[in-house]
Amino acid sequence: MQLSAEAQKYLMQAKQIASGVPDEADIKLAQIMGDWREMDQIDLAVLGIPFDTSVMLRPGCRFGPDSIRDGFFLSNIYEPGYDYDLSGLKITDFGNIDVIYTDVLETHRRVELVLSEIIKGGATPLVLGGDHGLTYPNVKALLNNLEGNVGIIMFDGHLDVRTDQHGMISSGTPFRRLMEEPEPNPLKPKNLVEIGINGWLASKKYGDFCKEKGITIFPAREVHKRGIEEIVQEALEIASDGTDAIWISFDIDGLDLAYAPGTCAPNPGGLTAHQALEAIWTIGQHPLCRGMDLLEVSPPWDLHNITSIMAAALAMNFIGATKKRIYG
Ligand SMILES: [Mn+2]
Repeated sequence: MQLSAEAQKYLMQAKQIASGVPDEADIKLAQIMGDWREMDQIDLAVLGIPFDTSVMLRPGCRFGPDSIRDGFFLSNIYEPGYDYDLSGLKITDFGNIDVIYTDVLETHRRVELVLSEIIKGGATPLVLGGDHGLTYPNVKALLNNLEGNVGIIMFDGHLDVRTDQHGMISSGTPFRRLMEEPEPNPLKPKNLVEIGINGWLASKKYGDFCKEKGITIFPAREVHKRGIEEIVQEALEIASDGTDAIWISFDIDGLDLAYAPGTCAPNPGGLTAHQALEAIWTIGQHPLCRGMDLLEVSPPWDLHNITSIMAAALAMNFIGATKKRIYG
């Protein structure tokens, strides 16, 4: 794939996807990763953004991308439960964005520029963050390559529709910013679905905002009561209604803190690992699905790398689902 000189300037060497080979029959994800410079076609592109300047309270998710890459150490390319194999998938890792820690807008500009070119090249991106504020440039990059509108299925403990505080962008503002984009393709609230919202973590003001705008919220407690399958089907109908693409935005704090302790704002009562894995497996196969970002994994707050291994497992399900979407 060709990238412009400017885009290449903003790419930094990252850690390699981890690999151990205990059995010669095992093929690790790392073994099927190609070099993007030598690939004509890329199905799935990994890109890291080691940036947490927009995190409120507890920073640390700037270390997420490389820690998630370490989290793939268990990842083989076959999953017996799905009876599915990744052989033949054209996958690469573009490394990390060269971020500017003191400049949110410049960092977002770089992300949007690089990711726009990757998507233009035909790849489905899997973006490893980094703070949730990064969903704004990630989705902007998709919109730059899209005639119509996007629907977003977001997993999160929090609403993330805050207004900018004193003009400052935060990890709580990405979806408000996307809805406030000028025509032709601002995010329509009716195409935004939030799954996993939970706990005494929000403001009534923003809850009322979601209701008034027609944003669909599936709180974690509703997922636990009704089951994830039914809710995912409803989410897909909402996100695909009149849109040309679906983006998955996965804030790891949408998971219960038992599965994701390593994050800025942990979520007791959030989704289970099983619910999240099934959701990604289904949504990633939808014909309109065009990318995913995986955010807020914060290694300094983690225990035994649980959260990074969890994130890598979600990433594997997205990678597998993407292959299934493209090749069946
Ligand atoms: Mn979030």
